[in-house]
Amino acid sequence: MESVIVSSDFQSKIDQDANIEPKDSMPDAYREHLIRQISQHAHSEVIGMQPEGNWITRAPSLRAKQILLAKIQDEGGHGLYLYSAAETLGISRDEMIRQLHSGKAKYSNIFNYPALTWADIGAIGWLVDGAAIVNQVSLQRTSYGPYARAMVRICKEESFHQRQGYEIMTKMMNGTEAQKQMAQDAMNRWWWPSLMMFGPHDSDSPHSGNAFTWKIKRKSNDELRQKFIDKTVQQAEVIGLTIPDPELRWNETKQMYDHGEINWEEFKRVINGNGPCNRQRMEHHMHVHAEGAWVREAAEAYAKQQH
Ligand code: FAQ
Repeated sequence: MESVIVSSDFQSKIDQDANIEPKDSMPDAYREHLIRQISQHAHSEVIGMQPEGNWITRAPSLRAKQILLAKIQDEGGHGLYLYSAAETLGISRDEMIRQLHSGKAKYSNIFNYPALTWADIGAIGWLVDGAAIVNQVSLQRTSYGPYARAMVRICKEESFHQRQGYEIMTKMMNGTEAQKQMAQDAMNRWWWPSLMMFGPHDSDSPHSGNAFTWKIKRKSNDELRQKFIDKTVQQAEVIGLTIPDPELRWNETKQMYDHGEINWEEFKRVINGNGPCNRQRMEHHMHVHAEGAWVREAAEAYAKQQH
């Protein structure tokens, strides 16, 4: 007889660090928590293609254009792995997109800021992908099998993205005075929103309690943010960029950087739909989704014909 995991076995499986798989029995709240997080993660990857896509036609060289194109395609691919992982929990792709369009599902705060110059493409790769990796390396050990496995592949690609961003910033910091200023300006605009990517402080994070009980999260929002800061400050120093935080200081006792407070009002404003580019991002997604309807219809008709 096929063994069925009963609910009481669910937590013991988690406690033993075993993965939960799609056919395992799981509490509704665990399923819903994951659908929320994984679908929001997927939406972030796909919406995240927009600020960078804006620069494909203006990349400064053929090499830069090829790398940027490959990176943006990777992000689309990450969205697809993640939508597939969420579908194993019983939600359809259509429903996830409806939730995105209605505003019920969020996506990362960071993609509501504009990419104004080529240095922003460097800052996105270096800081945004850098922050994403710190979070996603930890998620490789998340308790839900399909999500954990998607993270392994995504992390490999993100580390290439982070390096391409750092390469752009390094090149600009070795360039003319105007290029250096452009790189510093991008750093100034992307630093704080990148720190917000890790979510609110642990004490203000309503989902963290369950996320730890169920080992969806292995490290807290604040722990991961600190890890990112400690790693990134050193990289900034190597190429001569200044972190736009006058309170940033190495703390010898804690062996980590102390930093200034994040503007949580700005964070709330942005995730509630009122950031600089929220409307533009959603309108573009809705428009392109409607334009792609014929592709989905054709794929469905083809799949039916095969049965
Ligand atoms: N943005 O209780 P918590 C990338 C919301 S991928 C917007 O702490 P949780 C790759 C949160 O949803 C970037 N909303 O929540 C790339 C909740 O609201 P809700 C995406 C945020 O889930 C690079 C409320 O605040 N990565 O960048 C944010 O335990 C370049 C309370 O928060 C992921 O999604 C935020 N930053 O912890 C692509 C990683 N933070 O849902 C293209 C997976 C919090 O009740 C180009 N996700 N909120 O309405 C996670 O690890 C977690 O979901 C956290 C938040 C850590 C983001």
